[in-house]
Amino acid sequence: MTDLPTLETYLATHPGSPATAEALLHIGRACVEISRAVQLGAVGDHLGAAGATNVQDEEQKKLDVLADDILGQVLERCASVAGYASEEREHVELTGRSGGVLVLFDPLDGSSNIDVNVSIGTIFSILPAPDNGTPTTESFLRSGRHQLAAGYAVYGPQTVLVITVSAEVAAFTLDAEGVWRLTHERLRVPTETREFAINMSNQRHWAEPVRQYIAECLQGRDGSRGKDFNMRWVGSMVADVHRILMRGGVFLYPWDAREPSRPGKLRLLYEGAPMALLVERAGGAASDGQRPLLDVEPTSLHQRVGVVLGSAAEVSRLAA
Ligand code: AHM
Ligand code: MG
Repeated sequence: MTDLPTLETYLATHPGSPATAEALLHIGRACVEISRAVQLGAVGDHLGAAGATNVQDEEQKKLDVLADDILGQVLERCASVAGYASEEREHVELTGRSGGVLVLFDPLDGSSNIDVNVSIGTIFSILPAPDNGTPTTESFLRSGRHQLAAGYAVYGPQTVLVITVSAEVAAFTLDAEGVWRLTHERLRVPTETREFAINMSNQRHWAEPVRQYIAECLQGRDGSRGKDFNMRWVGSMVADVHRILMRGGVFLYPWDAREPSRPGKLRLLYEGAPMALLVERAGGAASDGQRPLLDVEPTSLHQRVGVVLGSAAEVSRLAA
């Protein structure tokens, strides 16, 4: 299938600034390198703990650190990137350039699945850099609506890169030569679904509307929904969102009472917002539980957010 268009050809024929395209090509290259390390696993001595914690007080895995290093090095070399921010770094990094774009990323999403050979991924968001002068941390604090592009790579049975740079969401599969080939030109999330994804072990901590929503799904055809639901929970947001983009469903990581002052577990700028843009562009919906997730105004780099995304009918039912 070597006649399938490459990422390069796709970007050359889809709207988006040259700076955004350049950044996406670099991110694509970094993801190929990360996928090689993921595939090597224990043979490359890539499994296990790194022996450090990140700014979120989470124990870093070796692959979290390696993926973060790879993306950092690749973006430093990308002429259109003025700065970048990572889940694994406390502060933003500036490249010394101005103009172009800013990149935010979760280098290795699904860290708890690394050592057990379950799908993991990389999530990224691209924002405009200020036209003049050096970016500051505030330059990165833009709502999801300002994103120029967003996407993720999922390291699963196949390595797949999903991006949105125009009105469409496209998926590319990594071929044997390490080239991204366009395999899904226009992903669409079905409006209706019978599948939900939530970490059920947190049930006792949920807010009442979430309890009620899931209780109704569980009642299936005997309850008010009048249809049976199925549950899937990978524990890697990339893999759960990928399933939803491919066949529909709803994903929830809502606020819960374990840490009442936090809006949720997932991070707004490099997890919630890019996934929300992909899902909205694919005809689905994304909410923080109260308003469109893309409208949430960030006030800090590692800010958390409640996430409900997927099939539009389910997201609006829960938000209501
Ligand atoms: P990570 O970025 O440190 O891997 O954390 C985010 C992950 C998501 O991929 C996933 O949806 C969630 O954490 C699962 O968390 P938990 O197992 O605590 O419910
Ligand atoms: Mg993550």
